[in-house]
Amino acid sequence: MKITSARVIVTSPGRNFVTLKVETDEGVSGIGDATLNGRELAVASYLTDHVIPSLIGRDPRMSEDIWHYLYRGAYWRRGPVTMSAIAAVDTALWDIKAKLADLPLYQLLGGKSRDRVLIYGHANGADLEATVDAVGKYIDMGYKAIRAQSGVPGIEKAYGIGRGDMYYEPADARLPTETVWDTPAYLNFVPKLFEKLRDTYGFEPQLLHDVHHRLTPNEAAQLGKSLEPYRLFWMEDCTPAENQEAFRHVRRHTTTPLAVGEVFNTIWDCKQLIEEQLIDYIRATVVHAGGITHLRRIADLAALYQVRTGSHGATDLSPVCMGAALHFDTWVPNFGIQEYMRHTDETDAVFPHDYRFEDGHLIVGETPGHGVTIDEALAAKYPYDPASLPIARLRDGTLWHW
Ligand code: CS2
Ligand code: MG
Repeated sequence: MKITSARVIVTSPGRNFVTLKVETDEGVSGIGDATLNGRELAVASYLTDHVIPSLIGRDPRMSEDIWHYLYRGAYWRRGPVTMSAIAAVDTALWDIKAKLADLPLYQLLGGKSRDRVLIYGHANGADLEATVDAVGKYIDMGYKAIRAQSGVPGIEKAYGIGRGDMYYEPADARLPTETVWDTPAYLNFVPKLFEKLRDTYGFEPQLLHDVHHRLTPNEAAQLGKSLEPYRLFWMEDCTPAENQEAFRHVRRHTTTPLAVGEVFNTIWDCKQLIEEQLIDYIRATVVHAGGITHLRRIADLAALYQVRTGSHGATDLSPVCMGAALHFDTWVPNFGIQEYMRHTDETDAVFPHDYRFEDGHLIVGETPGHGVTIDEALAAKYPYDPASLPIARLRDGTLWHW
């Protein structure tokens, strides 16, 4: 059996997505997500110019060997562009493999470890009251876990208050929008938000919060401590994680659970965080961390240290990634939670899929493969629409972490 062709499809049904389609001489094809928000064409070129030519003629069932061929064979290892490209190939090959076996993908990983996948959605509001209302709407929709982000008095464009109600869109302009960040204003405000949320809704809903890398380790430790009475499910990306040791300080000072990893590409980015038990949840996902083959390595390492998974699932990860992630989540023994930001109707129409929302959970489909396809004729109607993620500066102009 051989790969006969592969191509990259760039489409923008509401936002940009990059998809790899791999075809074989047996008529079975598979697709993988390769979307890297704000850097889409770099991955498209990496695939088209460097990866696809080396795939033609290979046996698509040899997904492990192909993974290592692309990872080691490039000589230049790791990085978001490389690893998103490898992920797309890997996801497409698992899709093909499962279709050949006539089984839903989770069966090839080891079968179901659970019937349904706990997800969390994003409740956002321009101010405290609006955020409390937004959380209430998610509770009414059946969500059991809700991430709360709010506008902060004194900060004009706080993180997490994007366009759209049920989906989230931070890439808002051709060149990065400049936002201003004010740590003291934020640290004063966030505990008040969670106090109000617990007063209003009690302790049954699981509440999450994303700091989006904005704090120093000591500020993160302070925030974690001040949020302890409100028992968060997690505090996410509390400080940048390039220096994994930074989390020792945070960990020593708070029992608020810590989640990290949406920008990680490989197991090396999280090795120390996991081995020193500095985090509770690892947020690496299929598309940015080398596909199912590599994410499985990360999850298995995490399992040794009772670290659970909590994969990134923002709107900028396509339904193809979400479909693959749900097969992974349905199998992975040390599952924690899955982020789920919905897609627009236009996106859903371009990527028909068989997973469904029910009672605050997602239920994986039973179609052979990962259960997501692409309507290429419809995709062609939505040309690429360049958009960048914002940047953040401190009040004095210092470039900060967005
Ligand atoms: C966020 C992301 O979902 C999250 O937790 O941190 O929405 C992130 O801002 C985007 O994926 C960036 O493209
Ligand atoms: Mg995040």
